[in-house]
Amino acid sequence: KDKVVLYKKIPEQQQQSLSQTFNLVCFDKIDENNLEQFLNEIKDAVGLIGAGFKLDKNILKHAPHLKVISTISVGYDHFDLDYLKQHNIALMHTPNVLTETTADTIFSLIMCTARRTTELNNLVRSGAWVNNLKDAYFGIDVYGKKLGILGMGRIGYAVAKRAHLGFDMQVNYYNRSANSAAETNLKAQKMELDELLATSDFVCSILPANQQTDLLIGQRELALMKSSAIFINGGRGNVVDEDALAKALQDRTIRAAGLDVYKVEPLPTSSPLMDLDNIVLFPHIGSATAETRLAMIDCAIDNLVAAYHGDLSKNCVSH
Ligand code: 8YV
Repeated sequence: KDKVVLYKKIPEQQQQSLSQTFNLVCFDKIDENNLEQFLNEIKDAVGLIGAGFKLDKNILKHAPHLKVISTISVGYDHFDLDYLKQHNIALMHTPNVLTETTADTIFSLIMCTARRTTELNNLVRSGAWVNNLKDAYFGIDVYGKKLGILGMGRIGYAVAKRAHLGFDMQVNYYNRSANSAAETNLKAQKMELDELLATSDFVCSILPANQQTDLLIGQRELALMKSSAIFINGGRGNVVDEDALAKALQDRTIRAAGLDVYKVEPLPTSSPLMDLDNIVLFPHIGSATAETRLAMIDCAIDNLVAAYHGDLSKNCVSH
């Protein structure tokens, strides 16, 4: 059997299913303590499967026989596609299986920021809750408001569906190409970025990380938003200038923000975002439900086996 190295802890049953096809070597995770050993193991591996560790060229140069990498994630911004193409390594990812769960996470950021639930949860726990709650603690409505989505891909559509069908919201979106399904089914309207920022009650980014999206939302863009508006990021942290966001929240030039992703993860405790009360911070839980994480692992295993047998027709991003 050919060798595959697993670099993330997955359930026993799924490990066994991989062992049926491959000579499987398992690492729960890679860090400085076992990096040397990992580099040694990948020397004769044809495949790698896992998540949570950046496989850059300095790592991959130790794996001259590699044919496929199967990442247990939909995002693949942590890979060097040019290098993978040059070396004929197929990169497989896990779209679709996490779409609805990630949309749920993003919608909960919308709800938590609008209704201030984490802040008020802390109020109850600290014993500071007095009848009747002061107006100063009231939230704002979500239903019927305008939602501006940055990035109308699979997850953007799933957020738009919740907004339109469940919350009677007007959905506008900013995207390279038009999404005709969103326009036809959900009455979504494509807009230029500045107009979307200026008219939305909620601005929600689900953009991937790449050169075009890097720091797309900075001081100028935040200043275009209404002072009553809420900024949500459920895509990638590179999209927003975090210092500019912290300043806008501090100065209340926007109302609040809800983030699931950051420039650096875990978010350093020194971040200016940490001290604000008008922000909800999730620890990158977009796809983190028991069911969805299992579905992602199953998808990544299927992808690995398919690519190993030469089938790159589904979920390959490097060819
Ligand atoms: C994490 C995600 O990468 O799939 C993605 O792109 O952002 C997340 O699901 C995942 O935690 C990696 O296991």
